Amino acid sequence: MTTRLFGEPVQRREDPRLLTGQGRFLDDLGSGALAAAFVRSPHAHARIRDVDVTAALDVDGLIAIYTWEDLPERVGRPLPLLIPHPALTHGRTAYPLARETVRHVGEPVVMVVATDRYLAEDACGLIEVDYEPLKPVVGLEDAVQSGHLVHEDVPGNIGAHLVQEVPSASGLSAGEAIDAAPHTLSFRLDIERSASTPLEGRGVYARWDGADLRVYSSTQTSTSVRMAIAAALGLPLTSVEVIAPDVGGGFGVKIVHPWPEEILVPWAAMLLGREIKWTEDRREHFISSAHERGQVQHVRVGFDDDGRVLGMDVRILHDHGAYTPYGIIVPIITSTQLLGPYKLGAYRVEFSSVYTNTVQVTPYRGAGRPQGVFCMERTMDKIARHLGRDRTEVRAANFIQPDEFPYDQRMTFQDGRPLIYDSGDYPEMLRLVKELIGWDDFERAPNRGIGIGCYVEGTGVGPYEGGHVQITSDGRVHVSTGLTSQGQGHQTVFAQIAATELGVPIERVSVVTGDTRRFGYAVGTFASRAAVMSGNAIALACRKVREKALRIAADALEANPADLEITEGIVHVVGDPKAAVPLSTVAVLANPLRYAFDDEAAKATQFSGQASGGASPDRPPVAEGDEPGLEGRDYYSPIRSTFAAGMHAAVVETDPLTAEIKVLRYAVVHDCGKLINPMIVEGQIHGGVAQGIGGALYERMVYDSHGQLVNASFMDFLMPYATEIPHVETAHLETPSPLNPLGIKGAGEAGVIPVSAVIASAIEDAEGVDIDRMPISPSELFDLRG
Ligand code: MCN
Repeated sequence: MTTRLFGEPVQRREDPRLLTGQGRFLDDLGSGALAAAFVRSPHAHARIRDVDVTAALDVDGLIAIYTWEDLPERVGRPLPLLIPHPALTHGRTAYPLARETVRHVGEPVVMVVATDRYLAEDACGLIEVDYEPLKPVVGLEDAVQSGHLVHEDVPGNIGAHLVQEVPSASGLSAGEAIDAAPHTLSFRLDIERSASTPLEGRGVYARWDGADLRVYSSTQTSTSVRMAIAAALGLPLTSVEVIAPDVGGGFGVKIVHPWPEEILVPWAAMLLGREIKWTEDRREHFISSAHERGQVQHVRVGFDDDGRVLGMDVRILHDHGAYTPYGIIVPIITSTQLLGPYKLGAYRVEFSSVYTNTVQVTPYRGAGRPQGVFCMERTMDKIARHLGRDRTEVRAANFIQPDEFPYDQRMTFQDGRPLIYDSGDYPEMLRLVKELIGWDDFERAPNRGIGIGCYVEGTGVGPYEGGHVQITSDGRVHVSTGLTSQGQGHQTVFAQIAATELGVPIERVSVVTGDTRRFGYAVGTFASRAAVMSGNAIALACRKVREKALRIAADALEANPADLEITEGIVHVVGDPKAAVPLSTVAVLANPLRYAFDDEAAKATQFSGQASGGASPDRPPVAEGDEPGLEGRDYYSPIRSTFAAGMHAAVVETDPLTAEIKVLRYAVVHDCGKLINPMIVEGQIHGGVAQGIGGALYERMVYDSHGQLVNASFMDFLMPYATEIPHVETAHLETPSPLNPLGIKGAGEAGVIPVSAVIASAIEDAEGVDIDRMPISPSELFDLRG
């Protein structure tokens, strides 16, 4: 393997197209399509008494109006509960259009189709829905104390309750270990709701030609959307194609499948025999997609004089909004990944997940981990303060050591498999991050503080992902994988992998993602899994193709396959560059059917004809067990997840008068195993840190007591600009994963995970007050000063 691009900072191949405005996003498609729009509930909780569409019927250009009653049985069923769990005793999902009751502002009630979006919106404005308002449940305290119910058949609004316990080595429960410890602390931590808010909202565009349905969706999971549409519309899978065009960010919210609109728009397209498109507007995105974070955590911890945690007990109250399409995955991730790089004596975690009349909760970049890391890292800081020790020393005292891997945390991970860390070097990471931020030489000054935060992140979850690789007679390499891209740079990294495995120039490699016509079996892009899953699947498929190419070339060159290598797309005998055959010719030789007008085929005949497909009289042109062509497919399915890790540190300054908070410096040490492209990983980390600073200082969903989201626009939902984000100093440590052939771990969510904990640590250091909630605004900090 001489064309080595794996590990190089190759420029992102998708950027020239995207940066010159040539991207094709959902709304760039279907300019002649009919438009769909939705009447959405203005109430957080209400019964629908009547829907009167009479006035809307006069709108010129109106094509159709649908309520739940108009939907056929299959389409009108509640949306699927995607990840059931035995602890989720009362899982509830929404109907595609509300049936009798609405449970949050923004829930779709009526669908309108018209010749354009303006007319569709005009018709929506004329539809009168008669609501009987019900008492809304807003906020965690309200959910457990008010006695009002979001779902009449869910007592106490409790959807799920789960306890997980890991006793100490000597058999003590967490409670016993805490009671017996020399020191104990207890405190409460609050994390508010936020959301993914990608630049491009959701959207779907469907065409029906009388036999087949083609759907474009701005999604993270095109194959699952396809399965959901086929099931809901009663179509065979082979009659449905789903294509993710360029997707302008997802950050988690586009993993929900199907969204109501993804079922309703194709259904109406089939019914009307017309193309239909729906593009979400920003307000719709805020009030009718999904949010996350939103958790209260009560911690009790017992520790010794060195700060070693002997027992920890965490009780979590999680607000999952009105519905649970993703079950309880968020609090499960919090409770299992809270442990971070540490080995605790005994651990007990308990959570209750409750319904409120607010937008549903589904994973948002980091997915429950920022909450868990906030909990664990605040705990470490509080222990250090209590003992008067350096915060990094306390962390180091609890670290899993490099010679302890694989390390079994004795819990069940989110995928139902044992929580076993595969590799890592946490002490070295701590040394690196301290050096990068200058921890030991930090110059103390009034209103300046330094903070730190560590995390471990399970990445590359299964069950599988696949890759298909084909070399054509022009020497080009065509790679496809079923998962989708939303900006992560997959066109570049997957091409790097294929170019390295096959020994071809990267310019000859093209990559297709998220198109069920090209690759039908896939899971999707979430949970920092694409690099591990599709990366390894593509490498395995390339290895199959490479082996076949060497076999055919060896025949043609009358050489031994073991003596061949591929460089710059040419197979040659090691040490004899003249004994060579280009991969383009090998691709021709791989197919016994030759076309006379094909120059490459003509050239190939100069070889002896002993290649597979050659003229040997003793065997058929395509040998048994072989296939024509130079292509291969393979799947990667891991036995369990691989665990990336990182440590971040920051310096902040607070204004003595206004309490404004500025992040002066931010440093990251990150370990995602073998790096495919360090530049892309850094970009992912920088984006994540920016999102994390948003979550720590600015972004929150503000509901009033009526369940109205009062900041549902980019005028009111505060996001950081580039001016609020410092340069992020980054260093990498590579502890290869022993679990997969490429030795990689995921990186896509890493940047965001510890940021709230790091910023809290630094503000606390600057101000000397407890920072026990996130986000924190200047006025809240001002109040804390007392
Ligand atoms: N990578 C690498 N070497 C590694 C690991 C990763 O070069 N050892 C590269 C990958 O090849 C990929 C990128 O880093 O180009 C992220 O890889 P991975 O960790 O596998 O994450 P995914 O590709 O599965 O992306 C999902 C992840 C998640 S969960 C969210 S949320 C998120 C994120 O990625 N949403 C994003 N990053 C995003 N970036 C953009 N621009 N837009 C989003 O919506």
